[in-house]
Amino acid sequence: MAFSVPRNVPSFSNPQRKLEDQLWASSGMSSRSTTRGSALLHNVQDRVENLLEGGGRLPMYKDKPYTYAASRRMRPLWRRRRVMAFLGVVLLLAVMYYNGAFSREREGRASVWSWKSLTEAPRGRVDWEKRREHVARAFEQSWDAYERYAWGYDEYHPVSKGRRNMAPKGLGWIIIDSLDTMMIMNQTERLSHAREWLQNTLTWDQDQDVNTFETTIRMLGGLLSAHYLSTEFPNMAPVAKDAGGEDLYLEKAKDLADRLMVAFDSDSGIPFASVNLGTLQPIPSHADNGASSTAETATLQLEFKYLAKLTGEKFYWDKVEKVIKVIDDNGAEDGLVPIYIYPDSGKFKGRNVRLGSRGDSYYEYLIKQYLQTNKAEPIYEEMWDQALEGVRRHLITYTEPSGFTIIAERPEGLDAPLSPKMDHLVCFMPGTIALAATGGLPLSEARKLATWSRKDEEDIKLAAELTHTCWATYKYMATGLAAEITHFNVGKPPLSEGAAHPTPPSVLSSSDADAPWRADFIVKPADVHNLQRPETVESLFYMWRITGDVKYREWGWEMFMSFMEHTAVEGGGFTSLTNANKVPPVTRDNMESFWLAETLKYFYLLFSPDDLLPLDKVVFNTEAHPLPRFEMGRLFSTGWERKPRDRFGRIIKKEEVSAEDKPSKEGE
Ligand code: DMJ
Repeated sequence: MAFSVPRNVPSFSNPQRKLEDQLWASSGMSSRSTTRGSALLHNVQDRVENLLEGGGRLPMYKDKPYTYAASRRMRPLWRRRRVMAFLGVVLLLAVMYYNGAFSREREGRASVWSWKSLTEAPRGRVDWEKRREHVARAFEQSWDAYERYAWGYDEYHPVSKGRRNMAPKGLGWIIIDSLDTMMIMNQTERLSHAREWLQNTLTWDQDQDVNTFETTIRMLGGLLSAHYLSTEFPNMAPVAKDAGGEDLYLEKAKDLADRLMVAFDSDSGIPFASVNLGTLQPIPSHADNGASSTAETATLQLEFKYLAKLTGEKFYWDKVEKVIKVIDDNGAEDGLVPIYIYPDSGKFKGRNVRLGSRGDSYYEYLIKQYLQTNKAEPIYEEMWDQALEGVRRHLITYTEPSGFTIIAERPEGLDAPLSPKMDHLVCFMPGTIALAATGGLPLSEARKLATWSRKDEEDIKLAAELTHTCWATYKYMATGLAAEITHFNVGKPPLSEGAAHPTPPSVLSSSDADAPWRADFIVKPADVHNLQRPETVESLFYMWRITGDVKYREWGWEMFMSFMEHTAVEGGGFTSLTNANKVPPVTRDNMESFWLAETLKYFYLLFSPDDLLPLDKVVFNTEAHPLPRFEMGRLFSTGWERKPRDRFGRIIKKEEVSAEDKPSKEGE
């Protein structure tokens, strides 16, 4: 716990931040205002009770019209004064309520902020500060509805106002995933309530199977990020630490991590898909012959490594580091890994390669591990570079007739036909490519570095093209909200990366039904759902920070307004959609926890000043939880080396090592 991370994240001296703090202070939304508000309420109630005969309870408003009219004629003046005084107090209370004096009552404040107001853009010249305030309002609407109808439950269904737990006592799925977003948005009062829940209700000691990956990225990542922000930036949504103590988040994180560790108890070290938190049993996947998803096994590293750094417990580090060694020892061709891997043998299952579900964050965590330790583990940069090269060689192609750049799939292996489709999930990739190219620096600064290369420049170009495609998948849909999966028209055979192709139009509109660019896209009826996913706005955020091109903010604003217009539920927050290609859309009646953890956070950061969580100082885990970069120190090491491999990335057998860069026979 002695570890201290660099104090280099949000700039509290930033004028916009000051403005925001004043705004929050004046709105009474602080923990102190709660106390002040309640004291005021009690004083007023005391005075009212003294005014009433017998000091009884306040009469209900609906009782008044009858009694008031009669009493006015019959009662003496002194009694009418009391009535007048009472009405005055009621009026005062109402005004105070709307002005936010009683902050606990304000938890359910849909009456103050209506989602309808969020469909109206702030008027006048573009003011990003106002736009980001709009995002904060959307967060409040979502959170307040959850708090009102499903507090403490793991699922919230905004249309039916239903709720459900994923474990007997709940896992805090929504609350924990939202902690750092509330800190970043300065939601002090809401955060206090969440913290109370963690302190008083949350327990991991439950006989419940949970998915290793999901629980790590959302719960462990959420708690560690909350620990990081609350300890290093105590002015960020400051809440009283007396209940639960300063290490509440870290203690809950460590307890959870210790339970998740059993996932690594396989013969190979590849984690099992699930664990039982109470009985501490590892559980292989019930499907896929017991194989785990490759991405799921390789997307635990940022969280466990940061926990190792915080606690000084080396075994967290070593367990997750070993996973990558076992994966890499398979010698995947061109660094592109099949999407399943067996925990017992450590060998891949099948040949399906894609950057969508089950493949995606394997690649994301390669480059982010390299950045997390301030570039002290070059093995991960090498693996990332190799994989990106593989993506260019095997997966990038262009659509017809307009020439959008896409990352396709190879379901039967790299030498079998390409499948021209992209999960929404793939849209994390453009932002991650840009992040890898500059290391998080703005492009203008990165270009001045001696290490800047033509390849970096090409990577930025590829990132820009892919971001444009991801944005187009939103514009293609009737609601302006992307489908879960988009298919594309490509040539026969599909063009290779770098081949001549048309430039797609830069201006795209959701309402331009006959535009020629639409012919490039196909959305199948089974894929028209929109799950409030974050990947495209995530990439817009990285692209804005890195390139400074304001078009990324503008696209983000259009997307945000589409969410406001088509996913709002009166009084219920925001829902995912079953059909986003229809206006009005068909609702799905579910709010994903990543709506609060990721999608709204990335919108908020996209419209924020660049020094709020600078990209060269933090790494966001795959659930958008910011963690610090840090020095590895002497306690931790990579501890393994890549096996020698040929130019296709395949392992060279011992006897072949001396033959320099000689491709193996099977690679010819
Ligand atoms: C999130 O849980 C994470 O972003 C994960 O990496 C992918 N799926 C969802 C969001 O789409």
